[in-house]
Amino acid sequence: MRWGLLALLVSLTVGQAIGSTVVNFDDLPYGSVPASYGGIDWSASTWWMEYDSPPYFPAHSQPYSVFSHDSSPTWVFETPSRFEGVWFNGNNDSETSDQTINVKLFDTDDNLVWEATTPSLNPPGLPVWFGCDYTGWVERVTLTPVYFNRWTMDDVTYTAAPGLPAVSLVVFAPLAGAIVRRLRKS
Ligand SMILES: [Ca+2]
Repeated sequence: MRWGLLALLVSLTVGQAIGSTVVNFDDLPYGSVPASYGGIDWSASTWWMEYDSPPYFPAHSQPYSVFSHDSSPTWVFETPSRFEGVWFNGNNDSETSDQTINVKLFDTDDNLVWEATTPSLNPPGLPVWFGCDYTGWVERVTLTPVYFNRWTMDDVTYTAAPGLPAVSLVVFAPLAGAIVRRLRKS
């Protein structure tokens, strides 16, 4: 029973570090994306938020998606992560009807480990899920659209490498240690 309590504490502590994170941008004030947001370092490129304004660039989660003016914008996970995917959208401009986006993943040593290109994002100008089947840990993601600045993305989804959050160590580690000492004495 007592070991069961300890196991529960450990599972609670570790469990906080497991699970997907979805970065939706919807809780931000309108403007540029902060350098650090959603566990991701966005500072290497210009990232701007976009209002949902159908039929152009509808977001997957309301009200905001983001885009970049850069030709190959990039972001860096603050913790090595498994990149699961992201929602992309083009626009309904006939000049960019063949818009696609090339996605490259780089590991913690900045080696290219995975690359794929989306299908055409137009028409119909609706959000398209781009899933990633690479299961290794990555840090940097670089996007290269055919037409820069004519696309948006939303709901960046990833799983951070397991680790014990600082709050868990502060709160649970002393408690777990005390329980272990009591078990040893009994
Ligand atoms: Ca959103």
